[in-house]
Amino acid sequence: MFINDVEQCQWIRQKFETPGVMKFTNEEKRTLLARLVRSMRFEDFLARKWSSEKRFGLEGCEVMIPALKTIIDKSSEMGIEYVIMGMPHRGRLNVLANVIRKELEQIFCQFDPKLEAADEGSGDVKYHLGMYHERINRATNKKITLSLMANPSHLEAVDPVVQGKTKAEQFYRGDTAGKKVMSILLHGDAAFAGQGVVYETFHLSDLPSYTTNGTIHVVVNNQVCYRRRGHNEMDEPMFTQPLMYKQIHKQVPVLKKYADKLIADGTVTLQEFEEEIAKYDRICEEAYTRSKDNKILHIKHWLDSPWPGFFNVDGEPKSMSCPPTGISEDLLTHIGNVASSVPVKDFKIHAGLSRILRARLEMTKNRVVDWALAEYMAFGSFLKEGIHVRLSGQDVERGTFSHRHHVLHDQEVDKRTCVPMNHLWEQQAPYTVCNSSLSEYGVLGFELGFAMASPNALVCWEAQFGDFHNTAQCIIDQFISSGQAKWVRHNGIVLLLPHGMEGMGPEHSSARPERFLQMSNDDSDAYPEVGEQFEVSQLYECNWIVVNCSTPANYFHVLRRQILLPFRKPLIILTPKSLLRHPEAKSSFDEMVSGTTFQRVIPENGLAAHAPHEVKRVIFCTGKVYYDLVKERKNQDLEKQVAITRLEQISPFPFDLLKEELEKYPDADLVWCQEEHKNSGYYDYVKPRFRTIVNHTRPIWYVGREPAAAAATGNKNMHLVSLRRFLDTAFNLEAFEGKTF
Ligand SMILES: Cc1ncc(C[n+]2csc(CCOP(=O)(O)OP(=O)(O)O)c2C)c(N)n1
Repeated sequence: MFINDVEQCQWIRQKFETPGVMKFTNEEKRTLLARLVRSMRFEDFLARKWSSEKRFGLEGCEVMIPALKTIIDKSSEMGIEYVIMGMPHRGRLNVLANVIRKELEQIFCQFDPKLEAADEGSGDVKYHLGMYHERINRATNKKITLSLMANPSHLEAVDPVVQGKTKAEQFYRGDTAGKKVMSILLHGDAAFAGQGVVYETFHLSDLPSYTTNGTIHVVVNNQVCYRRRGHNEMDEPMFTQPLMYKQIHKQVPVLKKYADKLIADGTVTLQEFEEEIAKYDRICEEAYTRSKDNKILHIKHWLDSPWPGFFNVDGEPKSMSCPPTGISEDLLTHIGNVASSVPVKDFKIHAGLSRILRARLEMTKNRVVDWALAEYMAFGSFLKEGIHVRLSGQDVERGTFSHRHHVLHDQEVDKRTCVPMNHLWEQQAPYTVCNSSLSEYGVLGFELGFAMASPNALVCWEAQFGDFHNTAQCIIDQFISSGQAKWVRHNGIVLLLPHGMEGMGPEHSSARPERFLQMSNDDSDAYPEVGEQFEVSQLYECNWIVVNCSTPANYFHVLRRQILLPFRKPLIILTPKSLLRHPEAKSSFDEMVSGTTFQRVIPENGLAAHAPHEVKRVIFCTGKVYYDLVKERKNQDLEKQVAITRLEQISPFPFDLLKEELEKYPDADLVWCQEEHKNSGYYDYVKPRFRTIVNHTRPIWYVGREPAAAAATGNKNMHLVSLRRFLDTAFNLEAFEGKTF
């Protein structure tokens, strides 16, 4: 190991290489033996009771349990109050039983195939579930909270999530030096060496808004210890490693070796040792008997991050409603003024930035907002309400498209910065905006973990371009899309994914909305029951929300709704690029003041809406293409014949509002128009749902780009030609005549 820091080298010499450093007192030896007894007999017990069940036992590395317990004892002694852990499957049940001290009967219940799950969701295998436990540390008599994060099979994926949650717990306690909250990550040696996310996580360790001030990493190294039963208990390692496993089978288990040694040197007697074993075996047997009384499995008992007070006593949302998301005019004006100013003295900003701030001031005076100002209004309003806002991602402080500028830089004093959003009110929640390292997998995992700590925070991760989120696909698939179903854990993380076909090439165009939509759990073929609280209850049932807003006001509202909802759901927002500066993409304060709210659908409200029976075609669309369509409709003078309706919330699908819209135009062609290629975008998601609304009686025609392998062309001319082509089809009122659907 090469370390070029002298202080660190000295520390290792002192702690590991000083002669006699491994000498234990008799008391310590007896504790070690007792902990080994638990570690070993727990696995033996499971093996006896469920010999044909996979459990990923710890046999061969039983010392991990005393090692972890020693780390926790020592940490508690040094003032740590909360330890957050992440680990793979090997030995996990043992850690739950003997380190975190989950009730044994709850672990044993998980082996009973007859027990039905009490909670909604699909659940997960027992060696993935999480746990949260407040207990007294026996060595120090101090209170300590231990949390083991739920994780998927994907090795090491939980690493950044643990770090994010640890950072959040430190942040909310004001533990800036990490003296009260810490994390422990356990790794297998192969996964530790091979999985890139390990390094993406390490890379966050020195960044101010991401550091947890050090993590203890424990590598369960098969080169040093061994796996007595191969990969899992159903495995036959002799098939492939006969000679090594002949040696392994000859190994005397560590408990026997250590007990023999302590008996030989008189530290314990054989009788004491046997009594210790009998005592623990009895504990297991009694728990096993109790586990038989359980009639139902509670996944909620395995929650790693409870949110006290947020839900009612049964863990349900306190209501099924959401108040209007608008805010007062005074608040809008105040936030607009601060967003246009430099709230500290003698601070010289760049001339280009002065222009941007002047434009913001002008907008505030005129009671309008663009995209950046709408976002400012949403974030700022939360800070007043005591909601912490955190925005993380590559270049987010400035904004990839240089539109945000949440951190001002003094042009004359190096590294002097100012965050005006933190100068909104004397008493306000903090705003954290932080440029991340160049990682998606690690950073998105981190933010997801951060968002787990508290429901009273808006945690947003922004991709540089939406296209790059796919390097974080594991966090999206394994945690964000399915986390609640597997682990009954809510999470309100917001993904901001710049998206739009603007001729910028195959990797700077598409946030791949089709992938999010394909993983959405709302049923395409069943028209839902539309009750009074349909909007909110539909959100409650879904696994995540996918939106593509066409106005700054709607972006403002959807951010506000995220926190005003009585539960938390991941929110995927396809955000604009060219619309950030589009002269038409502005909203009036009137659309944001108290009483206004998020619009899931923005219906046509022009000439066509006034004489719906004369309308020949209704074009449904989402996002930026709306502006191209409106311009083209005007050019072709078709404002009476063609209605254009915007879908702002794509998933869960606003069946109710679209039904109203469809019924309003009974004689019109129905068209779905998108700028994305046919095999991407939204078409495959919206088509069956539209058909469900009309009971398969009317076709929904496709207008957009042809199917393609790459998300977009890199050739500007090809981009413009294909745009021209589909706009022509969109307004050719004979385009579908005589065609069968
Ligand atoms: C990302 C990922 N790739 C592959 C696997 C399949 N897998 C499960 S355990 C394992 C071996 C892990 O070896 P190591 O990290 O040394 O831990 P051990 O199981 O030996 O304790 C593999 C490849 C996985 N779970 N996750």
